[in-house]
Amino acid sequence: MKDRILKVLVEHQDEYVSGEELSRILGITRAGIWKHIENLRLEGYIIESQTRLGHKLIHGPLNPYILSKGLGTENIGCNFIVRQQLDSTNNLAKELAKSGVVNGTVIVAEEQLGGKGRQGRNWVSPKGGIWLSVVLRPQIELKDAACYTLLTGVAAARGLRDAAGIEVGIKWPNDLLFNDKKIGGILTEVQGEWQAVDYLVIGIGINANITAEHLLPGLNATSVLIEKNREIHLVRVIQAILSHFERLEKLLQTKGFSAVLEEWRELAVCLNCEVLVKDHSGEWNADSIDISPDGSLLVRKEDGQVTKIYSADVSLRGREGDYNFT
Ligand code: BT5
Repeated sequence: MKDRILKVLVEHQDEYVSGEELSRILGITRAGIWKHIENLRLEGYIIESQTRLGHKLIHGPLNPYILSKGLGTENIGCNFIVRQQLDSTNNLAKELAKSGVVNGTVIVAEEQLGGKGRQGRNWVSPKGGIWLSVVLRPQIELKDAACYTLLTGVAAARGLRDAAGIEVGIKWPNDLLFNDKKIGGILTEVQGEWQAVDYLVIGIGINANITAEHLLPGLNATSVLIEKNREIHLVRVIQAILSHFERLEKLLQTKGFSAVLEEWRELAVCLNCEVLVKDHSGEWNADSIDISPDGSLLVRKEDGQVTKIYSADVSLRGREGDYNFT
């Protein structure tokens, strides 16, 4: 019942719904409505109640109704699962994907206790950030799964630019940077066989409304709050990211990966510069040249040899620390 009340309040956001109207829609007494509204308040929802006007939702924790309202996508976000706390949204997404959850399901957590980066690294995820995972079932081969990390980088950067007004850039393969500091990251996990992907879980982490003391000093990280000195509207940013994601997936299907890469290039902050690469062979210096049609990074080594990097950590020499090598 509490959820049904919440749904009605979300549908009428920015206006009052009278107690009488609520009890008519939901078929319970006005006293019952009061009790549930009190419970919603205890969960952190700010609901304004006026004797003559009724109840109006002002603000509250993330929830599926608020995230769905006005989203306007066809598939991405057709199903939201929201938790106050999780170990990792990617972990829950993988479990749900295994048990058949629908394509486009999005898992959101207010806080992660065991947020993950690549190669088992930790991802600091306190309250105030955007921590979400998308479950996708694309008809692609395993080798093409990495394209989705680049596509997601574009979606996240564009979503942040549109809905939070912050000029975030992308660093190959999975970093979102602002002023050469990490403001977000992407973790793509894949299940399938060589010929056919079963599902992809794409995790997006963004340091949104996070204060400096929550980001460990050695991280070379920043947040939108630190940079802009104001809180951003998490729901609007999540929705903007998801709608860009859906747009880019359609672009991928209709025009091919090269069309996505064109947008990626516009947002990239790691091209035509000196980079330090760390891969299975060790650490080496290079100049980044371009992104290849297959999504690998094209670099020129110090001996002049031009090569493609498929899997590595890259840092911008003289601009960032080695934070992501830990
Ligand atoms: C990433 O890994 O950048 C992927 C981050 C993905 C996080 C999302 S949140 C939702 C979903 N659920 C999850 O559990 N994960 C995804 P990588 O490139 O390996 O970078 C990890 C490194 O970034 C760490 O070793 C730290 O040095 C640094 N780091 C950790 N937390 C950070 C933060 N909040 N902001 C900036 N840097 C951070």
